[in-house]
Amino acid sequence: MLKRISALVVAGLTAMSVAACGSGSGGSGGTSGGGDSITMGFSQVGAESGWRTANTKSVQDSAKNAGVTLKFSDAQQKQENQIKAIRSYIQQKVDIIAFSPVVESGWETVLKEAKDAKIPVILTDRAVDSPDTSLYKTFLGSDFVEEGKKAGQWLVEEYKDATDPVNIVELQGTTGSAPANDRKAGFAEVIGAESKFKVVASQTGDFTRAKGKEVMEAFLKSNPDIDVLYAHNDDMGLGAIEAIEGAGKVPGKDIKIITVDAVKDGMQALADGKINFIVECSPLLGPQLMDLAKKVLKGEQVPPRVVTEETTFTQEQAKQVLSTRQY
Ligand code: GYE
Repeated sequence: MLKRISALVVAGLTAMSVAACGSGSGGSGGTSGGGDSITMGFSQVGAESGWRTANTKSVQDSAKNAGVTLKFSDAQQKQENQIKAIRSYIQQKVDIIAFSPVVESGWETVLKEAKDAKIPVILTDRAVDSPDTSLYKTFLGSDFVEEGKKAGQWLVEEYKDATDPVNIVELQGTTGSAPANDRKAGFAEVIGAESKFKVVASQTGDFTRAKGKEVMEAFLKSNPDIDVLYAHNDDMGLGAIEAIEGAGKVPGKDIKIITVDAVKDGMQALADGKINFIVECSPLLGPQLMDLAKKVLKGEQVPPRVVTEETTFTQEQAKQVLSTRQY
């Protein structure tokens, strides 16, 4: 399966790079960006969310624009598939490997293999927990702890006058992933300062709509008195909205909802009043990734950490930006 997908992508890109070579050897010259002969192997997490779809498109489009030949594979949220893909990129002797690690731990062996083969690695979107930072050149992506904090800060402000307990349920992202770990930690740190905030249930919804719905249904059955849902991404929040409506409650009113990402469907639900607050997480990492790859391959110094800039959205702000939202 994996092989078939990469074969298809490789076939497409080979055609493209042949065309690019053709025009280059025509002798027009003068525009060498240094990128035309770079081959990048990219191992994507999967296609679990709207965020991921936008991220994949950003990486593929930017590779095309930067003249980088991309070998792309989708790991279907499985670490073993990512390890296989990385090993196959090493065998194929790509110039550079980029990947978004599905979970944080367990990467040392394969990253060491890449290092021994002298193939530089760039982490995009998600981090690994290895203390050996020589295993990758840089990590490009969001600050997920900060995102969790922003979600908590909104809640603290929203309930600043409340004296009764505030019952919160949490839909976590993929177990063991950096965004799930960090969004949970940042949120807990901020709300932990006030004892009225109680997380009465917290479980993974795997970043998908279907699982978000299923887990929210279970939460609603076992907790009659939920005030707030904190979902680690829009998709799980959107699934949960279906569960809440199915239980005869009004999302955004009976249960306040905070999510992370700010993809179009999430922003629409925010504008409609079904979600109350969204913390933005930008998936548009492609252009910076291609830039960093070129620099690394030219031997230039790159910062060890490149943090994506992002904001937050209230209902009013969502209404204003919705029509121009790119993803
Ligand atoms: O928030 C979620 C996706 O790693 C930042 O993964 C990414 C997260 C994103 O599935 O929607």
